[in-house]
Amino acid sequence: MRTLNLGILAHVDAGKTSLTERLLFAAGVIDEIGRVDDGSTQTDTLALERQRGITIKAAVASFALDDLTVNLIDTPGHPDFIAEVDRALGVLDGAVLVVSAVEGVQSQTRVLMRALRRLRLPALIFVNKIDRAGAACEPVLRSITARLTPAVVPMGTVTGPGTRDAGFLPYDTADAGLAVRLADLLAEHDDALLAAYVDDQTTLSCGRLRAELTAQTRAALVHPVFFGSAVTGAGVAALTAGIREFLPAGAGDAQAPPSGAVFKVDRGPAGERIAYVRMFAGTVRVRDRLPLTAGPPGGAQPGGAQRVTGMSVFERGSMVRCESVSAGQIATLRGLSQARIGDMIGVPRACDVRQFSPPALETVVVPARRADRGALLAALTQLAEQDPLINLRQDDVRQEISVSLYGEVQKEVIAATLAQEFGLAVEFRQTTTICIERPVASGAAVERIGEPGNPFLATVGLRVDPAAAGSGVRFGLDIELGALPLAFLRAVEETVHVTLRQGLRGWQVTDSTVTLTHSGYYPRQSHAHARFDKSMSSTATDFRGLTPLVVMAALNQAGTRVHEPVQRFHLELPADTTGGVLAALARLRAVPQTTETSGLSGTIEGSIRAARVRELEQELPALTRGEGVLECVFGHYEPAGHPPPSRPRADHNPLNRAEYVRHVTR
Ligand SMILES: Nc1nc2c(ncn2[C@@H]2O[C@H](COP(=O)(O)OP(=O)(O)OP(=O)(O)O)[C@@H](O)[C@H]2O)c(=O)[nH]1
Ligand SMILES: [Mg+2]
Repeated sequence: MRTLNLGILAHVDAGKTSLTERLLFAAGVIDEIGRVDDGSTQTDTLALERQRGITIKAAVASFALDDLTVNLIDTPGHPDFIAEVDRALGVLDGAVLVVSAVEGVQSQTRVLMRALRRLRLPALIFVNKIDRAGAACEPVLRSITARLTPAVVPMGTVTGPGTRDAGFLPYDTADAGLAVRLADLLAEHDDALLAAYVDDQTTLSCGRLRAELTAQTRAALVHPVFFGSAVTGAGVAALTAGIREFLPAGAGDAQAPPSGAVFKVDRGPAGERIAYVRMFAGTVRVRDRLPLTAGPPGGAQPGGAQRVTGMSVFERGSMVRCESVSAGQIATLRGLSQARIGDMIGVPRACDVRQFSPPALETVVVPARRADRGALLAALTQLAEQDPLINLRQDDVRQEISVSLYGEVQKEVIAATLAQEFGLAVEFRQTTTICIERPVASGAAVERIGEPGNPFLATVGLRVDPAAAGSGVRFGLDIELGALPLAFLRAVEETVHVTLRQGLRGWQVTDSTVTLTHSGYYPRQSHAHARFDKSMSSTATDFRGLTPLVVMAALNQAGTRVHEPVQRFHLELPADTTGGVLAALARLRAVPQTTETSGLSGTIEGSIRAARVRELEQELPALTRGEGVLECVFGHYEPAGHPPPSRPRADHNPLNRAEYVRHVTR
């Protein structure tokens, strides 16, 4: 049986969960349609999702279309939960991008469409809510063309928009209007079709156009547009047929060595870890031992090899236990107790890096009762398994716990989850922007074995050099290969990365190359008697202990500059409010680059420091009569003003040698 892993993506509230429900109902998987507003849907299952009526976690539900199993992945639309969408994007074969017929193309719709096009992921567009008052199908189609992509083709017409009886009439395959539109659109990417079209438009058969539409949709070159209502069910049959006709089933060789990706982690009733895995190649069976490797940067740490003790696949609305899972399928695997989101199982495969920027904010979480600190750390550790981007950090020195965030709603959700699932009341300190440090020059340091002041049985010399923006931290060697045993080399490399999480002002150091320039150790058998003497033989612990001192000394010599995140913004507003908004942007030190007006509406594009975005969001409704729509995406880092913000170090600072050595050798 073939499988299609299908993401449902949209701006918040466009109707993804309602559409998922409706598709399951249409396929006969459920007898009654649950409602988001009643908290009774298949995919909004968390207590918090049901209470708030918003999706927080991506969820999987499945239905069958003849010989095709469709795994629907309902995703959250709120930008604070974009990380969930990111994780889902990596395992999809196709997507339905939902646009509300009333609200039209919204900021998140554009962000998602850009990601879909970057990934060349085949996508249909579903214009939902045609039954709601204010539904405006033609204008929405125009705005899709203007603001998402011109490579779209409507697959039918809407009757009675804005009424409960609104319906969708799919074009007949022989419809002359559709044929002309298709020929126009498809000829752009197909020279043979173009030649035939120029020669004689009438010779292009409907069958050929339809086949070409399927081919170009599967190649993510064009996007068929359907209309309907998740609430009344209008247009859903046509959408289902479109999913079957235009989207590709997952491909992959079931005989190849197994390779898959963990895109979601849950806990079972007994607290056991459940990994949601999409298989790209090969077959995994219960009792197989699988190597786990870390996914893209910012993802998980390697977890070693682990045995699969059980698995289930999604089948017609429920989970069904099975013995094996093959290329193209999604399954939940038990037994992988170390699996973390982003891990690859089996053969690691080149995967796309993250589509969206990491969280730009952070906050300190404080338990209401001091005695709950240990319980809070354990609870947040469990939450971090399901969402590694919260990047849980604990401060050894001040005993504080902090998390990274996308926004205030995510903060509320974390607080509510801690209260409901763990019985923990927490408060948050003020939310602050996450900065980075970049070295401004080169710096070097060396600590030699046996020299006074070096309590470690190791020689380590390192040079820190600035590198191109966005290049991260790279580790290189300027010593002879083999001069240092691999275990020691690894210890140095890992410790360099860990140490650079906090630079001279406490921020992550990035965009630099760190080169090992000196190394030395005492071999294991150092005595004449050839017996192991711990005091005379270097261990990896010596290298782990010494490296932070050398890294920080080299970094101190290089010097660093703190950079803060700057977002690119796109703002739509009534043209007559442009003046007031520009004044506010100036006050917030935003830089408008282009300002355009067209009739009654206008757009402003530019850049703004991430730290000021929230103020802009708060001021915008009053400045634009509630009509301003702001879209922000990460742009770049810029040097922070003076004095640059600093973050207290979470560990014993290796720049303070005496205190550091006392702590490490304790
Ligand atoms: N009239 C009408 N209302 C709809 C339709 N689809 C969804 N809604 C309503 O719109 C609201 C949001 O629907 P959801 O299905 O939760 O939207 P969502 O995209 O899943 O929202 P998030 O997951 O929070 O981003 C709910 O009140 C739905 O009842 C539709 O086709 N017609
Ligand atoms: Mg939803």
